[in-house]
Amino acid sequence: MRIDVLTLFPEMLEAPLSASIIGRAREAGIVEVALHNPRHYAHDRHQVADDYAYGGGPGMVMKPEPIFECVDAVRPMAPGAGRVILLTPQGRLLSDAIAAELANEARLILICGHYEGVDERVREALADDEISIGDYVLSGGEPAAWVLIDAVARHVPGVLGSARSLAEESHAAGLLEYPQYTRPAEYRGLRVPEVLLSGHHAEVERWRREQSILRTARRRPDMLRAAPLTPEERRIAETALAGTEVTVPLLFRVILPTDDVERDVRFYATVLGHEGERIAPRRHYFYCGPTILAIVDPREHDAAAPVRPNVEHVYFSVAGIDAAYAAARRAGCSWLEDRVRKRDWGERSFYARDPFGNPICFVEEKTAFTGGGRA
Ligand code: 6GU
Repeated sequence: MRIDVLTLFPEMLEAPLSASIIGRAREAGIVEVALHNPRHYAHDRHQVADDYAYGGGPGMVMKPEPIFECVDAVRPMAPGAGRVILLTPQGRLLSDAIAAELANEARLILICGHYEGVDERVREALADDEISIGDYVLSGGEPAAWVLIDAVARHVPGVLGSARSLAEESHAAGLLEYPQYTRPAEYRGLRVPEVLLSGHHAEVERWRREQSILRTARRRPDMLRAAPLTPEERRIAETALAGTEVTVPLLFRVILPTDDVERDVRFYATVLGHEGERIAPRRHYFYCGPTILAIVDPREHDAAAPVRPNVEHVYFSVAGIDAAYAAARRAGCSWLEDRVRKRDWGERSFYARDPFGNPICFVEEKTAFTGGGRA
């Protein structure tokens, strides 16, 4: 790939484009970068490249002739017309997807704007594309050109050591990167997560993927919406997002009717392992993750309200299904399945009815079926 850069300050770009990965890619001839100064194409003796704005106003505007003529001179220096990109805060916002798209071009010609702006005719008749690197104003397009060249070059085959580094990096999979550690295993009391020291490759992969999702949910919930996730990963993501910004409706309350609050509260306190909270004489809440299980006597407001068992099963997921089964037996169900069973769809679970007769089911968390496509 060849990149020609038009800049009034080539010295701003020489050093950054000579070091590290880009420097090596240039030495290896994988990416060729040439810097050109449009000032040298100005007609007057003093090589003036800017002028006052027609109509007045502060600041200078870059003149069109030095830029047009510089591009005319640069084009024959290498094959291909090249895609001409004007770097300007008014351009489309650079993303990894745009960088990957530009990496498919054989040749780019970048124009760094300076002063207050560039004569509009450059935009109209010379630039094929306009790119910005963020919503802030730089004093010139040079830092943006460096950023663009770096982001694009990483997508050019051979620039990075392995294709894997590119695939695993932030943004490539629509997610931020997982946390990275190197030796020592403990520094100033801060330990490297145990799973990374385990040597268990599959566990490490799982942990990294989950960390990427959680980190993206907390820091860039906007990215998570578009990220390709399995249904199980989507569930992890939505749970994490619920703590930041709600993007899907959450089931926040399930009401189970009872004709005896005291009796049913004793039952649920036993099977759920916590006391919950009495909200009113005939209403008691148990907090189950983002969802409240409300044990309510419907006669609290209306003495004539019917008291019938509720919806078709309320499902709980629990870490230890055998302990949950023992607790359910202790708590006194009005009906309890004979044992924990493994279902055809993979869940380990047992069905029961609470003391009032509401149908409930406990599922071992690890085996909970949440919609298929599990990795
Ligand atoms: Cl490409 N140029 C300038 N001058 N400022 C910017 C920019 C470009 N991108 C963000 N801010």
